[in-house]
Amino acid sequence: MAPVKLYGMTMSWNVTRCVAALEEAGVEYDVVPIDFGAGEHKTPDHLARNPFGQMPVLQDGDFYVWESRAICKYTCRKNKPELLKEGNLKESAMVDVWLEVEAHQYTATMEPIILECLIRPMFGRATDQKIVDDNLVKLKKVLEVYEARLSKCKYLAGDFLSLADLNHVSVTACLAATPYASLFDAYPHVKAWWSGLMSRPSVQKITALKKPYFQNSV
Ligand code: GS8
Repeated sequence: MAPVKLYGMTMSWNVTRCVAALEEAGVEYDVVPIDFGAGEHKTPDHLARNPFGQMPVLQDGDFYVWESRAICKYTCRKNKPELLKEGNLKESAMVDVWLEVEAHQYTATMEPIILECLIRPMFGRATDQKIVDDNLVKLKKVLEVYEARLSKCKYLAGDFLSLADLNHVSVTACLAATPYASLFDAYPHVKAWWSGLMSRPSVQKITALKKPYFQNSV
């Protein structure tokens, strides 16, 4: 077994967010499945890894870190700090800006759409179309900002790939399995950015991990 372990189920976009960073940073790791349905995330063993009983958790030797975005930063700091542009005050600030935007604007509006369209139906529950529609309106406004940004630079933080881009991959791969996969068509620069990311082996790995759960995944 590799010294680095990622605990979680790869259906979760929070778990596969970490896969992008681990793959891009060239880390040897194993995914240790946690059975959500059986409540394995609330067992004493998992609560010892993360006292909130959530996944993902990363184990590196005897060190544990949880919260997917903290895991991604730790992974880059340790193995590929150029993905954070640490050492360059302004570039690293731009990476931070777009890491925050991913969490609080992009994923915050995409997540309810994915939950309603993909996750609830898996558990026999109906999609609440009002939640979907409200968040689509919000998401389109967010994507307008992305379109403007990506018409000025190749990647979100500048003309360099960073963790800010990579942290978007997991949730975007899930959106691609919803009926709103063609949403990016109206935003040519966003579409080109996403197509460029999709050619990366790290992104293909995430797509492959999602396939068993989301049949229409990219
Ligand atoms: C969210 C983790 C989370 O909600 C992160 O890691 O980014 N902010 C955290 N994990 C879910 C799995 S589905 O993605 C989870 O563990 N839920 C169980 C629970 O909250 O009890």
